[in-house]
Amino acid sequence: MATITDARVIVTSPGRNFVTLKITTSDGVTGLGDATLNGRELAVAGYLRDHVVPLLIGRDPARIEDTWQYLYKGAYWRRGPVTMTAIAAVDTALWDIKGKVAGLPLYELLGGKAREGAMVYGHASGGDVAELLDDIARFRDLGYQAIRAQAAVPGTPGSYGVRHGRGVYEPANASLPDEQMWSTEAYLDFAPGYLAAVRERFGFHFHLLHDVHHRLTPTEAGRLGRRLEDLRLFWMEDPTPAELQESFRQIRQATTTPIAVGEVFNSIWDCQQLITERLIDYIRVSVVHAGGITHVRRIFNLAELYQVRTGSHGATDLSPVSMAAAVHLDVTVPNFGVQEYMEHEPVTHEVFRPTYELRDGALHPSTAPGLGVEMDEEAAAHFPYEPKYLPVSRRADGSVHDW
Ligand code: KDG
Ligand code: MG
Repeated sequence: MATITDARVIVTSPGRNFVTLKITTSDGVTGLGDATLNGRELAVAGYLRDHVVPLLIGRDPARIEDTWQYLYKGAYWRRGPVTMTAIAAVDTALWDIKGKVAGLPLYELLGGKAREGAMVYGHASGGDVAELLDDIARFRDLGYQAIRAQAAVPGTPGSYGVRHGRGVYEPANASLPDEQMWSTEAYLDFAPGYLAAVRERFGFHFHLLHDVHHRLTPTEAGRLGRRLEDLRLFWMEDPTPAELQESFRQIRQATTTPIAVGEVFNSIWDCQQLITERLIDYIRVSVVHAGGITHVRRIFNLAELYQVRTGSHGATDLSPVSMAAAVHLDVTVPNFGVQEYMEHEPVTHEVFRPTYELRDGALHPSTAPGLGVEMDEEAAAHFPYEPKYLPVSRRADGSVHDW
């Protein structure tokens, strides 16, 4: 039996911060797992180094489910983003190793392809409506079949989801949290108009998505969803914070606009009610933040029973390692909906070399064994960690709003 002989945590910042776990077995096989938790990276790195790596040495790398249960139940303290991101990294690295040992791409181990590629949505944005429309045109030209649209709300600089300049949109933008102003009234006055402008200009032959980023109350969200119904959105994302899962019943009663939730969830218990009462249409959990391939597959399987489809989180804070894992899983599950995809900056690929490919608006996994991602550790060493935080949102009276 092979055993785990080494597990190392690598923190690097090629374009943005990433935490990666690299596990090595006594047979010399290595596996990678993403452990990046935006703005809290070092908490996961410390959790892994101090409390998980010592437990891995000597274990059988083939026993993925047992290791998952051991780390989850054995800690006594369950769930939470730090714990579940750490478990995810171990889980993903062990699936990578299993694939390499078998000589098979991960999707084969997960039951084989149910589709050829995973349709992705891109992030179009603009400082004003004209810029947003130009950006949508760019994504249409690139062959995207699904596009998320966000425009800066007039009078609220730093509006969520808007790219500045030509680079990728990167919300973790400052060494201490940037404080951004938010007005629900201004947003509700403005957003339906620009989403309507997108449909007027480009029609209905592509999927249009919009992220509310937890900013509304259930009452406000119901009203917005109703106003957007004629635009036939693919989804309205995170209309309200989802700790109170039953609040989605009120949104459901108010509107038929489809709802997507879950990028901040880390376990099946965070979405059990949303799924089993069909309070959402898409579940957005990601491999990196919700316990790895083993646990996210369980969530997707539960969702399938309730006709809830998948739409995994895929912002730039998910490294190419977890993006590869997501694509392998996406092509195998029957209830796949869409995959979020924000391209990383070119410098990120000096460290991470994924083999998935974007074609016709879909990501296609390669046939390389395991995840199909290589990591250049020498290159990683040239990009030291830089503290970066997500912004904080404040209302006009100075009180803190949901970001
Ligand atoms: O780290 C936070 C980002 O991943 C998040 O703000 C992105 O809302 C997001 C999205 O839909 O990608
Ligand atoms: Mg979001």
